[in-house]
Amino acid sequence: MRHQIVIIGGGPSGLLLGQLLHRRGIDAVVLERKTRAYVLGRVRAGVLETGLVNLLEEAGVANRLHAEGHAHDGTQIAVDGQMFHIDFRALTGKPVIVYGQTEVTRDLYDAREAAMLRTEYEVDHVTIHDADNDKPFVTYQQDGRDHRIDCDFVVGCDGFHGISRQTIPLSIRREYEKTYPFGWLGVLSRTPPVHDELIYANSERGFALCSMRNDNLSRYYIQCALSDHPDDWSDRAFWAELKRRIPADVAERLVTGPSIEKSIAPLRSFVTEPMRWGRLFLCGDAAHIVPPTGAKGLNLAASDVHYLYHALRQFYEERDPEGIDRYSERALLRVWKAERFSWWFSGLLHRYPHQSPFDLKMQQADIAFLRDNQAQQLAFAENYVGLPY
Ligand code: RFL
Ligand code: PHB
Repeated sequence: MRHQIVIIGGGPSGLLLGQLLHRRGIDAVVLERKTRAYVLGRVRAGVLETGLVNLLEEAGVANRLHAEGHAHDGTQIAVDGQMFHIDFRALTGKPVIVYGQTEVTRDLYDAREAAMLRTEYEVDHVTIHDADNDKPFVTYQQDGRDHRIDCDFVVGCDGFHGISRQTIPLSIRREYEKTYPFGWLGVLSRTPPVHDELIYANSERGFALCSMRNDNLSRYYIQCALSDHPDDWSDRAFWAELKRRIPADVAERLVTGPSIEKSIAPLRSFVTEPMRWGRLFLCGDAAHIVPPTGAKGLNLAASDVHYLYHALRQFYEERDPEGIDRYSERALLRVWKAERFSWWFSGLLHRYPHQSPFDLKMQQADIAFLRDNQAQQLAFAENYVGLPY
């Protein structure tokens, strides 16, 4: 069996890349460890930059997004019970779009199936061979049988816990990591959102975020201890704690209801370099992780896809390897900027153990500067709506 490209991982990066390549007549198979239903059951990102929206348009999968997604022209930041607004549209001319990652992924799977593109689910023991020469191949098991696919290129879109990154020898790979001493407890509920924009809250009791998926589906998060388990938090306890962390008038309006999903995500900043080794490329969470503050994870996966898609197109259509040779450098330049923003914004809003009175004053001054300074608001807005590709 042979394909031009083997994509490992059927999350948003792998599916989006596969769809874009397909529209250029470049053929790619997707190997996914789980079932489609499992992938679609994961509740994750909710905020899309216009760069990602443009790519989804180019991939021909943006109809439902345009019908059901909501443009947000700004965001709210709450501190000490007061809120202030950052107006993305006025500052940058761009909004962000609220549309769940689950829906993006569903649209991409539907398009992939409609085009009858090959996707193999429930694959095991995926192994990349000979990525450092010009005849790479991938082996895997499915239903107890061994399979082999020969290809021109392998793309690792297999997330943080995938195997692709580990294929790059340790003598070449450099990893940079920061873990944070807390997690986010997230709840999804069939209730109307408390506000028409997202609210990021810094409070004495820790960070909170009021987000949404649609008019009757809300997503809320609170900072929690890493040792907490979702079962430790009854719905009642969650709502009570959330209310304590947001301004009183917002808390009064909050409509609560049973949680339909509750989970805890640890916060991590992580980058691996380089993002290319021979004929293997890394894309999305396989290469980097950001803490969710600022909603950059999925959007960063999309900019990798953009660079790699154009690199592969240039290679196949123009026989020019320039794009693939510069992929890692181009992608990493943007990755590090998003890492910086997510790290800074996390630091602005969370309570850290051992935060000294001086550290707290610095945090308060940083927030006040953002509230009061137009240049800082512009820098914030440019990062939030997405730096140019
Ligand atoms: P994914 O989504 O992890 O997909 C990887 C896929 O690879 C499969 N896989 C394998 N397949 C074959 N063989 C193997 N050995 C394999 N190992 C793994 C997996 O089953 C999976 O299907 O990575 P991808 O495609 O790079 O996409 C990245 C995004 O999912 C991620 O960055 C975002 O979800 C991060 N994120 C957010 N990003 C945003 O841009 N905006 C947000 O608002 C936002 N909120 C979030 C988030 C992530 C969260 N969690 C839980 C991690 C909120 C949360 C709570
Ligand atoms: C979400 O809606 O899941 C979400 C929104 C904004 C973030 C992180 C997560 O910064």
